[in-house]
Amino acid sequence: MTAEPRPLRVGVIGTGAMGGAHADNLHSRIVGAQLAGVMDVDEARASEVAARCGSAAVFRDSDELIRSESIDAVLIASVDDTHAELVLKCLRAKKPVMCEKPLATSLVDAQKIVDAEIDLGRKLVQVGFCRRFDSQHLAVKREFESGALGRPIMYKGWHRNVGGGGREMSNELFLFGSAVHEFDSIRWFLGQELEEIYVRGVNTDPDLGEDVYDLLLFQLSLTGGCLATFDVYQSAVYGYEIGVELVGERGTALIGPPHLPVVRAAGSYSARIEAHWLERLGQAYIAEIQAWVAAIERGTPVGADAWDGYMALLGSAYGMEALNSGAPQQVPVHESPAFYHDSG
Ligand code: ISE
Repeated sequence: MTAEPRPLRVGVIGTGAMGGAHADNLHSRIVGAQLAGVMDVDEARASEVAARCGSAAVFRDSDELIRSESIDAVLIASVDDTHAELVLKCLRAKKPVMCEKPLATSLVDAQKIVDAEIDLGRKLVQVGFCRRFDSQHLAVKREFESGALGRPIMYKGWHRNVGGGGREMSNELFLFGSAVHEFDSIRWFLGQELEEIYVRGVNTDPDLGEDVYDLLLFQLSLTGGCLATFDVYQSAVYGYEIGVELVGERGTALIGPPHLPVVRAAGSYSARIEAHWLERLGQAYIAEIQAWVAAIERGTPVGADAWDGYMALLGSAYGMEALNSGAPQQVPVHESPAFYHDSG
């Protein structure tokens, strides 16, 4: 009789809303893994998560968690500007790491991660672009893979957050924290790179600073001739919504109509809209972490890799330039390093 393999012992750094959800999933929904440790700058918050998730150890310090012999792999869900340094530390410790998006908050830091991984000669980084695991996004992709809709020619997306609730609001956060998902989706759906980007913003909320644009409209052209356009609206109030229509030469495939049931009552149709990304993307987060754990076991990485993380950030960085300058920006060609060619 062969012994059951030991579950992968995962340590989570950052136990806010996102890290807390990943911790819960690791504790009770992910096969082959165990939540072994948690760390948060707010120790009480980490302790609360550990207490509701069985026997996870609470670490005071992220270095300690990363180096610990009782941790096999690390999930980073701390604030965005801590990501790059923590990922580099995981690479130094040769531990697989799932980093929430964005991989870094500057191209320079993202490049350091790519370089470090190439030097190491092993792919250890997965970036949390969860839409790649969302059943609706996957269904749209499959429609195109069947060939029936012809060659895709345009991506039209919308991305709405409810706003309010004391969340920090800044152009950087909108570009690097939210729009970055669109840049990854575009590359993933179309297999083309960004060539030119134009961005305009509107301030719809008098409580925001004067130069903070909570509604952004993006227009992109891509290296293979496709076009892309999307909005990112942070004060949508009505609900959380992400949608894509992928337009092909012979037809289109659309996400958008409700994920939740349409109710017919009292003479009308109605459908609830999810209030938060944790609700809308709940299935995707589980599938993403399950795939990460299985990939570590198999030794074949899945999902977005460090190069994908870099390239999505390129969109955010040039988007910022385009917004600040009010003019379209040309994006220099970036050849992907051979090391990343076989990524799935
Ligand atoms: C948030 O951090 C997420 O990752 C959500 O998926 C995204 O839609 C939202 O805009 C971000 O703020």
